Amino acid sequence: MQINVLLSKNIKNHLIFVSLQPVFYNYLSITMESTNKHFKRYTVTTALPYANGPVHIGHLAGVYIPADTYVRYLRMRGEDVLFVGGSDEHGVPITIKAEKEGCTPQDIVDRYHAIIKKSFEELGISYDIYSRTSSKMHRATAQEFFKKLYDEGKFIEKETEQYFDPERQKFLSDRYIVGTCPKCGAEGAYGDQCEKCGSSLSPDELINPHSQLSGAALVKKPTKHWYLPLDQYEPWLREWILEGHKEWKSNVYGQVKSWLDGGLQPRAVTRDLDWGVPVPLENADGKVLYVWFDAPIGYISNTKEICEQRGDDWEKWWKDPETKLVHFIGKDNIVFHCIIFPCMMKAYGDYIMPDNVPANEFLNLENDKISTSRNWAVWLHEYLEEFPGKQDVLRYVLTANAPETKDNNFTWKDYQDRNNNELLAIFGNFVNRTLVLTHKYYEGAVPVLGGLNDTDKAVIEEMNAYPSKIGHLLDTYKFREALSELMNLARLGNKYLTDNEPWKQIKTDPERVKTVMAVSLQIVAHLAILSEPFLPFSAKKLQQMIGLTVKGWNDACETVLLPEGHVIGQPELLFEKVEDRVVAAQLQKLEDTKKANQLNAWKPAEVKQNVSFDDFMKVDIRVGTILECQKVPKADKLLQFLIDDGMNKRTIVSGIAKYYTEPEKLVGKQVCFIANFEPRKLKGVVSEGMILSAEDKDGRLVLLTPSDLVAPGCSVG
Ligand code: B3M
Ligand code: ZN
Repeated sequence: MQINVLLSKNIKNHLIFVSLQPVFYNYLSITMESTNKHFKRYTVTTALPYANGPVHIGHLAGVYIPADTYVRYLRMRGEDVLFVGGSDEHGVPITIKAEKEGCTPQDIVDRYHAIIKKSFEELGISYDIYSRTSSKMHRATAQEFFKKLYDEGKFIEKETEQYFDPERQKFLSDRYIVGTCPKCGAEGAYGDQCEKCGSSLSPDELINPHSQLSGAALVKKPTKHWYLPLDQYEPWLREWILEGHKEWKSNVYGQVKSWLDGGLQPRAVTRDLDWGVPVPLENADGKVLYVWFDAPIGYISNTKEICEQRGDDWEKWWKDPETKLVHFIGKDNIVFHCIIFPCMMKAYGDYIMPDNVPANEFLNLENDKISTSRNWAVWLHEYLEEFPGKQDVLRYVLTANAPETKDNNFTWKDYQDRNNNELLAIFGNFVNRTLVLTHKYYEGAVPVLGGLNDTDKAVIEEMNAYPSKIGHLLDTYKFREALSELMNLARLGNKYLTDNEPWKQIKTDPERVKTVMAVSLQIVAHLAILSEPFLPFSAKKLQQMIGLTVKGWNDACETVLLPEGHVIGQPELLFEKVEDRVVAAQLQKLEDTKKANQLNAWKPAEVKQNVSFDDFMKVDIRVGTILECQKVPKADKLLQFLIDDGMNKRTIVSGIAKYYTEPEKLVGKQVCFIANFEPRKLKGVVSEGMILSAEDKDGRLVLLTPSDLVAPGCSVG
């Protein structure tokens, strides 16, 4: 029976192997083609985050961590790399935030630019420059770019009717126009989207459009803008991307194809707005460049800025065909980086095109969409504060979980598991056991790598395959797989050590232990190099610990990195356990956010139908003093009050027991009650009136008490 099972399994495997082989080679040759060309240098950019909030794990997993991993790897390979980032400081979301907070847009971007820049630095995102689009350099660069296209007639000039706020005397962008949603009837839908039903809208579709700023009804007025005729570039885009870049990630390629198949339209590159790069033309007062026109030029401005500082020539990073340009972005930015910005550069002339745009999908948090407005996020600056020294854990988890091919989910439980069961139990444990034993047996001196048996040789051979295996995956933007291969190398070492049990063999065969430790130490050293792009802090620490000077990635192609007699330093732990209480605290924080959101979403109840004065006067409201108060037996919710109503004592039962758990403390307080409420029997007690309380947002009931002591029995009205 068992033999049968084994046999059929083998046959299956064999078949799979045979049938997959051609596909596998095909795949290899495709990916090799795109990476075979050797470039002289690399310009790597990351999407410029809007400076209207801090960055969160979704941004990191989608853009910044993969980009930094890639760049660190390239630098280790000795490539000439320029890694460019910065804040996107224009656009309507920033003006809206400023409006809400009663400050200027510049205040907002100053605040968030500083937070974002600092948090990237602390996470080890190794930019050559992280600048901003409100810089002088950027304004000049973006204006020059626009002006050249304008002078060369690359734009179409069009006058259209746009909504105008007569009170504020300005044109309104879609976000500032509100009205009734034509799809679901909700009030307060925006000119670009209804948040109630999620439909995307245009301002013309809104019923009763009015200004969010002044509340005024809008009028239409003609206004002139400049359009980039994207449709004219369609054949070129098809050729360049659909024919020339079949190796691009399928999510990117697919999105580009569907845009092109849908047909491109001319796009306005200017807006009527007072925040942005002013349009550099006469008679263009109150007009700025559209944020998606100026933001990608930010990559170029920031390149110029750093090159000016370094005395380097900026143009070679953007115009030399021997430069490989790679844009790291999230999926919502694909059209801008694969269609609009390339068309802008093509229209300008001289610029190289991106060789790849490895956009990622989205990351969710605890199975819910990450949202800045709902504060549903793990914010980087908070993580760095709450988890000091744990940058690599976050880098690890977000790479292992990167939304490379589909949306993915971050959970704190997974964070804990990956730290405890992978980083700590596999990587950390292997390294630590090896270093501790080396100190125990040889006072830290590396034994000679000799007397190898077949297993040792096979392990070494496997180890030697990793630099190119991991390198190839990084070259082709498969960061998750690359990281999992790195962990396989750690697994290889861990298993090798466990299988060979040097702690037992040291008594019976000390010569053999020398070999085992020498092999294990070489694996540790290989890990110290190959982990650097992913876990830069831990890699550096490990390199220092074992006294390894790393010149580059190719060092790992050597078998012996720690020669015989080399003395390693004292082992320190690379990772530590994440305890349950840490996870619980983070989950509690999210739970609190959810509650706060519910409260924020609260609105007072609609006002009921009007009542006449006479009707109101029918209700006899009075003040009474509480003489006694206790819980009604066998009724969770009820409190029984004895009230001095000025004439008599009366009993009133009220359903507020949940909110007053020490009823005796209410004695002596005054409350308002309805004196002519028809008596009712509640749980066997006759209640002679109704005590008034307010119901708070969260459903909590709070007794109404006069602000000063009054005579019991006096009336309220
Ligand atoms: N700021 C949008 C975003 O953060 C935008 C990216 C600009 S990249 C040139 O998603
Ligand atoms: Zn709607």
